[in-house]
Amino acid sequence: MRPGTEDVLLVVDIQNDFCPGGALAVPNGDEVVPLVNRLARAFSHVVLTQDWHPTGHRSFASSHPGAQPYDVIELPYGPQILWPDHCIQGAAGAEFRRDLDIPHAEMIVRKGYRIRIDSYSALFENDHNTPTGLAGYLRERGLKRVFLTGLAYDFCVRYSAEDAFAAGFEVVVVEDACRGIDIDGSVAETRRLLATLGVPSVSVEGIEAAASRARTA
Ligand code: VGL
Ligand code: ZN
Repeated sequence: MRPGTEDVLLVVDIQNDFCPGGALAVPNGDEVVPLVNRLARAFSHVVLTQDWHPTGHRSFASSHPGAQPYDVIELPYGPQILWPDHCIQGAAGAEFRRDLDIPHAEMIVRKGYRIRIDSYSALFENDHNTPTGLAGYLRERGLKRVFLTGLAYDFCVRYSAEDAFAAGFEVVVVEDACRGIDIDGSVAETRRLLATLGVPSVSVEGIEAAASRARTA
């Protein structure tokens, strides 16, 4: 599983609002930061994603009178979990964690910026039809295998993994550098689903070991 020139690390949503103290804190989300920093050093190609919502976004409970965070409503594209307001464009909560240290990241994909559509996946928005442009970018650059990590395992990492797989990329999830929100068993469901697709789960240490074996070989 040694990262090579056709591999890319996709670092998902390591933003203040998904870490403890943030508006949509993923339990222990901050723990992944040092792991992801280490992991990124094994990759020559790194892409970051950034959840990036306008105020009044339809995925916010506050946009639906009477609704509470974590209620599920029907939107034109299907069921949508309603979230606390988070990752508002330009606000401190939307910034990458200050301790995220990946200066060689080549691209930042912003997602969720259309007011009527949420976007968990880094490739397609939640209508499963509106592309973010990432698949085209990866293809144009000859990047064929996508390693995924970050927040949240059971939402943005999961849907990005599924869409990358469906788009014909090889997909690997670096699971120990992910943390989940875990709504109604969504972490276990994600693990099952990725196993069904045959998406391998690897560790940061496993990748570092493979990279260092390759250097000394
Ligand atoms: C995410 C819920 C809402 C995520 C983003 O990054 O997993 N989850 N927006
Ligand atoms: Zn969001």
